[in-house]
Amino acid sequence: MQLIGTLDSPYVRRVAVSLNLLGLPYEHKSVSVFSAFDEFRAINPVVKAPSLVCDNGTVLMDSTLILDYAEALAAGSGRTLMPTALPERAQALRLIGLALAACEKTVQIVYERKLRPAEKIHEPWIDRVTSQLLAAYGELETALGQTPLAATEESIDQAGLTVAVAWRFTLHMLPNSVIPDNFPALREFSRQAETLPAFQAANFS
Ligand SMILES: N[C@@H](CCC(=O)N[C@@H](CS)C(=O)NCC(=O)O)C(=O)O
Repeated sequence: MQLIGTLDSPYVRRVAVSLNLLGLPYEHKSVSVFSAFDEFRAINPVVKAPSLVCDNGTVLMDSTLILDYAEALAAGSGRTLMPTALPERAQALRLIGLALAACEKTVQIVYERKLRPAEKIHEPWIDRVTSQLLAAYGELETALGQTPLAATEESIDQAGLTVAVAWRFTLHMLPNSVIPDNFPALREFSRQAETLPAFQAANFS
């Protein structure tokens, strides 16, 4: 199967890290939704990253749906990234929701600042979205402070990897919006996660 999209997208990266951890072989095609719009459109007319071209040619999109497929592919392998017990699963889903909200708010700020002409940038909107971004990381910081997340290759789960991917993405794209010192648990967890081979193999600069 082929994973389409650039690794500076947190959605593409969470899929790549997940496939690495699940031991699922794939070819990564680093096609940009911006600079290679037509090439991407030839693969997926909707031009959404990530897209996954399955071995039978079916094209999937949306990282969470792709990960649902990946988990099904890996079923029986002994490795899953989602806890099965209900309380742990609910907690994982909560953290994933917060991390994906942080990704979404980061993307909204980036698009507002980089894609709009300067005279059309709406600062109140950026303020609103920034407050939502900080709220998401605030909730995650509290959660990690209460219950640390596993950060080894064998134990990290979908919540952990999505949190780490989101954190790195936000700091990369918006270095002035989030002050790492205000989020020590997130900073340390992310540092550990980024050293794992599954993350290193899906690195970006
Ligand atoms: N909910 C989606 C979000 C994916 C997404 O928005 N990807 C961005 C790249 S970071 C994209 O495709 N942008 C191009 C566009 O939306 O036109 C997911 O989880 O995959």
